[in-house]
Amino acid sequence: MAIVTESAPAAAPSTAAAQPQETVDGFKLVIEALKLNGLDTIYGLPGIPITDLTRRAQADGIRVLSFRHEQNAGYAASIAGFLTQKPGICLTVSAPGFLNGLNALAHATTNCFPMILISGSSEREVVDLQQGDYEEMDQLAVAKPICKAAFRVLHAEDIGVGIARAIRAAVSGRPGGVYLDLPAKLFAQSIEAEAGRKSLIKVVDPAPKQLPAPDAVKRAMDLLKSAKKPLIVLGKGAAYAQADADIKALIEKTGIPYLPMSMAKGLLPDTHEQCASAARSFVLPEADVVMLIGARLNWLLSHGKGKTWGGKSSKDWGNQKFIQVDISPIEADSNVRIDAPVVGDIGSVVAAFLKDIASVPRAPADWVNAINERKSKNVAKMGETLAKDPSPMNFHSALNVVRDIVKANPDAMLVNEGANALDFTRSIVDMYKPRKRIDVGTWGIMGIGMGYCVAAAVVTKQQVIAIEGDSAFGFSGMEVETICRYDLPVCIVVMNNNGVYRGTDVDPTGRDPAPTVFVKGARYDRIIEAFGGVGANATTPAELRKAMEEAIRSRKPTLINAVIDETAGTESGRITGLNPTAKKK
Ligand SMILES: Cc1ncc(C[n+]2csc(CCOP(=O)(O)OP(=O)(O)O)c2C)c(N)n1
Ligand SMILES: [Mg+2]
Repeated sequence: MAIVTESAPAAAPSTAAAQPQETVDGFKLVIEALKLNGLDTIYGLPGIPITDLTRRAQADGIRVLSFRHEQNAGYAASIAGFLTQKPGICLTVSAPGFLNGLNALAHATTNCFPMILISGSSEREVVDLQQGDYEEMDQLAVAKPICKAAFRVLHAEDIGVGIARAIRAAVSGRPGGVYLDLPAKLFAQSIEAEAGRKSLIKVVDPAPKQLPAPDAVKRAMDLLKSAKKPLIVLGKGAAYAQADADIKALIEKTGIPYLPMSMAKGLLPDTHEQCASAARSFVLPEADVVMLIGARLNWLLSHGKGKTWGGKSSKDWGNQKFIQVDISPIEADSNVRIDAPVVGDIGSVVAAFLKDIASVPRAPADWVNAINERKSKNVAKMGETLAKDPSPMNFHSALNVVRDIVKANPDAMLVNEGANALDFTRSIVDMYKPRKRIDVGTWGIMGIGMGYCVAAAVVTKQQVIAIEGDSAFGFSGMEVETICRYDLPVCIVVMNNNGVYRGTDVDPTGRDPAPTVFVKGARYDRIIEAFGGVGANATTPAELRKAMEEAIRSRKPTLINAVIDETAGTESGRITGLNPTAKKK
């Protein structure tokens, strides 16, 4: 470890033997602890007490991406964690900056992304007596309920341990968000350089493999062998695991149809013959054995019950038997009975399945044929809709262009948020490679957009394409400056339908714009021009195609305002059913 040391006068300069002592301060120890563990990027926003931490981290070779709002830095860190299996680091100032970062910390925890939110904080003795310190807040207490673990370091000697604990907590088992509280005084503490050196920890095996129990594997394989209508559901946990080749082998060797959840799209190409996405509403209620790999039976899968799964009412279970592969032993039975839980890391579990794969009969032909029939009907129907060229553009005609562009650029990262802009993109735009699609995740949050764009570009170095609802874009829009500042190859397409879901609502009293409606005909493209990026206004698919192709050719930060028919969307996109509507008079 190369700790650059500073000379400081020894504590007691009275004797003749006093030598200048090599010391190291808290700033340096934090930086060295991160570097020692391969954490080479910080997403943050400077200010008291961490300004010098950002400067010195940059000087010491850590990449420091400085944002305009901590929430976006936090989302960037969270998705960096998903993409790299290393905790994404978000760095903020105390109280308000910390609070701005919390949304992303909670998001990381909910989505099982490894992330560490490091926030500076005010002085313990003042905070704890509530004496009104600058940005006073008991941040540790506030963070605790929404993250996987939270730690505070008070002594420079403990920085190494603090960061090691944060790393282990973030990436081991089910990954999640971790909070690390670093009070202002810690940074200026100096300790002897040699003691500092010794105190740092290079974490050994931070995310240990968790091998499944052989009897659990056998139970699952026996159930799978008995299936007449098997189905595999791939969740974003399967994408996170980076066990791509084994997952592909499991699916292809068994011939079992599979359904990718949103961020698992591309684990196998969406155009794969076994992909059942286009027959989702047929396969879920019909399947008799469902293997969930890194997918939870939460609201995104209708909790594994109700009409979606062939139940008679919303609480009624279907006739499926479930195999659930998950690293968390308490995930099973969370919503319905899990007949064969297999606890372990997805890579190890799928590898164990593969050992016995030859004895699994191929998915029965009548099941596969029935699915293919539905698929071709739905694909043909979608083809007709996509071929239309209405004026103004609608989501379909615009996304038909995006679909082509992504097909031609399968390595590009696709960021996606909005309601209709999200749901239509997910179903229309095929993905071809793993971990290329990153979106609103488990909560369906707006605001991940520009933070994800920055992290995706920085981590993967690939072209990034962001398909953004106009409302969704607004949550992080100021970060187009960040994208321009770092000159990142990001092409943002704002699907501008003048509002949230649609642009057609009116205030019945005639006083104000309706709550769901924005300035009509807004030119989002002009925002990026203020920072030297390329803006384009697209009113036709041809204009959109040209602008996107040019963005990808030039790799310049680009924002395309895609003018979408304001009547085209539906309330809440695909999840209208979750929206309680006031009784109409
Ligand atoms: C943080 C957060 N706030 C509010 C919402 C509620 N919400 C869901 S989608 C959406 C915006 C939808 O509008 P837009 O992004 O323009 O997509 P469109 O349907 O118009 O394509 C909002 C505000 C949310 N999901 N997350
Ligand atoms: Mg909109």
